[in-house]
Amino acid sequence: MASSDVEKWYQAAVDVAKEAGVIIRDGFYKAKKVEMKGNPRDLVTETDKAVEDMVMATLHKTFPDHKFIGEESVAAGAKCELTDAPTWIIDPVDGTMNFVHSFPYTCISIGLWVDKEARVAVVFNPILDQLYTAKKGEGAYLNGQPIKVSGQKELSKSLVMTELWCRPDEKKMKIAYSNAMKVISQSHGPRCMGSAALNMCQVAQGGADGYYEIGLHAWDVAAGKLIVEEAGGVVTDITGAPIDIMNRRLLCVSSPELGKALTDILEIYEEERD
Ligand code: 2AM
Ligand code: CA
Ligand code: CA
Ligand code: CA
Repeated sequence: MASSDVEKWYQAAVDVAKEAGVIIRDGFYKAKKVEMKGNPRDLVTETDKAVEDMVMATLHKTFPDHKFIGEESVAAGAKCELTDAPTWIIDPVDGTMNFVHSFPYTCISIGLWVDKEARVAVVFNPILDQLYTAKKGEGAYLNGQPIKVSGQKELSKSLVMTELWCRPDEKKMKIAYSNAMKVISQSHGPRCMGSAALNMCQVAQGGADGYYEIGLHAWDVAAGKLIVEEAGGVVTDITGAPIDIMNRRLLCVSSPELGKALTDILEIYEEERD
């Protein structure tokens, strides 16, 4: 891979994320037009759609041969397929529920994957002006400053992020909450902030030590994976096996030891959520 390619991808990703940031910030301080997707807690706003359209059109103009996976395009019927071809994986607004409530933990997430590996990643929270970036092999950065994971190995000294949402299936809900109870009683405590991409960035910058979730999509983790790994963290399937970002299960930790401590106690169930 020519390094000039990587630079071009990286600059395009940062530029378009900043442009998206203007749209998100603009919408954040106004009344929102909200629609329901799958269920009353699965929302989409005109900002999600406007950002995704703009980001895809802009990147397509610069890279006409590249492929795209975006949350709202997939919702509208586009294929969600990761091949070896260069593929931009985009979550236009991660943390839509936060956005709707004007809770300032929301971002755009953009990852470029080539040969099924992340090469360039950008996660931008335009409300708090936090720009997380990474290029494969070149470290992870927050607003241009290098970041690294805490390196914490012990669950008993860890802050662990997860999301607690209402599952339609009571059995799965019980497993999810019993997992959370185990983590709560064996760690420094849980954090549920409502954006998978920013949760991963929080692990990358050492603010949290781990994050796990079942039911995520490729666009939630495509950028965060590279940012965490370049910050020295470990990203796996929730079983500890290598992650398949299409498989909807995530464990992201500051050290392999903490990963093992979590996989030892987490019970796995089949993902739901759309
Ligand atoms: P979103 O805001 O892009 O939808 C919080 O629990 C995380 O889960 C967020 O990253 C959020 O992404 C995602 N999420 C929210 N509702 C979801 C749903 N119905 N199905 C799958 N993921 C969802
Ligand atoms: Ca969504
Ligand atoms: Ca998302
Ligand atoms: Ca989204």
